[in-house]
Amino acid sequence: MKSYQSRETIEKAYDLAKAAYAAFGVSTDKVIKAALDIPVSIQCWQGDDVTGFEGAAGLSGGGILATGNYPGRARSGDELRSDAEFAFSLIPGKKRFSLHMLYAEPETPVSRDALEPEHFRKWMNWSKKKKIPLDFNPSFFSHPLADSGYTLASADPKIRSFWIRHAVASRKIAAAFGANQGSPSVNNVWIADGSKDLPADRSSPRQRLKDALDEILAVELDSKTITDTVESKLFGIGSESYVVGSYDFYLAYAASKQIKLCLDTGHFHPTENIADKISSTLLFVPGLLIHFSRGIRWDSDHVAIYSDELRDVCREIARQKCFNRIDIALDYFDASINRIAAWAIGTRSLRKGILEALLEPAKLLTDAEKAGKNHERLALMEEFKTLPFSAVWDKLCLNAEVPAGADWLEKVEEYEKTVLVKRR
Ligand code: RNT
Ligand code: ZN
Repeated sequence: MKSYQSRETIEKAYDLAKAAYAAFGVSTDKVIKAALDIPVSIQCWQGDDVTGFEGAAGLSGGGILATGNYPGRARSGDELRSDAEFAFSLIPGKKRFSLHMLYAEPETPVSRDALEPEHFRKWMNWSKKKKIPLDFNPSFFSHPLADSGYTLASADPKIRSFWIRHAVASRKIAAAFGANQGSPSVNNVWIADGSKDLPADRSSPRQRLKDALDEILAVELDSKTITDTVESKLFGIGSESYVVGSYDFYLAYAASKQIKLCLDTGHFHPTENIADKISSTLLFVPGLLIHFSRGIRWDSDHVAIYSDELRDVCREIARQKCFNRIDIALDYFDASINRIAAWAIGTRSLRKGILEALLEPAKLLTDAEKAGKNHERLALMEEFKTLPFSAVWDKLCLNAEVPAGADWLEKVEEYEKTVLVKRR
């Protein structure tokens, strides 16, 4: 694909855009800096279809599904790290990398309830060297002890205590990441526990989940090294009728424990937009983790795009000036397209959403509102939508030394030819 723009044309277009935004009191130079400074946590599992390094053939159970068989899936830690590094070179702004327990690299197999920070040594060394902080997730799926569909909420004390030990091990590993990188590692608990058909007893599993979480969180760790979050869900494959860890459950739980709540954009009714939840939840929980995903008809985990919902959520965070209370992450896994492009598309789109949100002259909107001029509020919202945003985006890419426009596609093609197809 031929590039349609040069450094010079980007600079020219930017000068005009800068003046357009300045007319509304916005300094694009400052906003570009701020937008690049907000960390986005990229999910490692897009690189290998949530397979992990335990020798599994692929993702199993958990009510989630990676479909497609595009060539080039990363099969080891080294492949996953080098793919990620390449993807990072296409993505502007501060990045973090989110791992799952499945991605441990012990020399000989270690049970998931006995894993330790040592088993993530390669990841920690890489993180330090590349200055990419790590986030973490315990893995309650793709495991024989998850086959019943119940883990932390299991009625079998042996199964439940295995997963409690697993969750505690995960928190300790996250805390070790945090100490290694000098910023808290976000440790997100998501379990798939639930029922395909109508349960007769909706209460006991929730009581057991609450007790299990209490036990897991009772292990005290330094909050400078770990941020605990819990992720709710509406339904999954095989848990259509009932999910133990529902939104109500975790909202109340996070508020009662004063821990952060994770909102995944795919975990609500298909047309429900999570933007409106931010101002309410932030009154009661210390902060949020947002998983940007894209459900199509169901929680299908398609690649995040620059969608109305993504833009609404970013705008809402910017208007409330609460980026400091929200950990921003991506959560999708598409095995049907080039996985590195998938990383780049989702992360670039999210960074666009952040930039656009910060560029909004929000004060003019609240001023109009306070003055009772609601026509002006609406008119300005509409005008701001068509300000010359793309020129500022290209300049952001230029400043971050990553390809602007669609120029990154060429590099992906090259990497596919020289690295990915050889993995067949
Ligand atoms: C599943 C949850 C969860 C997972 C990852 C792999 O529906 O969204 O966050 O996608 O942990
Ligand atoms: Zn999620």
